[in-house]
Amino acid sequence: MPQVIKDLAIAIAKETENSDFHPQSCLINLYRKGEKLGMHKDNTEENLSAPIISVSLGCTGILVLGGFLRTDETKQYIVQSGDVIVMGGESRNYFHSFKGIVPNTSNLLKNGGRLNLTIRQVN
Ligand code: MD6
Ligand code: FE
Repeated sequence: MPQVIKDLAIAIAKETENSDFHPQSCLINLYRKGEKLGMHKDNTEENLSAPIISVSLGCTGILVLGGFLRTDETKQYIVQSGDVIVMGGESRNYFHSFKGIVPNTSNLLKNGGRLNLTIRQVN
């Protein structure tokens, strides 16, 4: 992972009182028009207490955040380019999904769309 991404994640973690975050992996998802990510929990990491730091780049999109159970009530959040989400504490283990992008809201990416970086401490 490039050092600049590690440094960014560490700085973001510090802002949310997570002063011992060790970035070990960065998953990059690309969404074009109409593409989504289904309801899931990120629970394959060995360490489920470290937060996950997420950075949105490019088109605006809609993130859906639920609770511990798949059937829990959800809330929708508009995420814009440069927005950061920290799933830490209780929310580390909440269900969530990505509903899709709002096309043509950014020209950061050459072919449009949105990139989402999720930076994780694995163990
Ligand atoms: C997305 N985000 O924003 C999907 N997971 O495209 C996630 O699945 C996610 O934003 C864990 C922590 C933060 C996230
Ligand atoms: Fe996730």
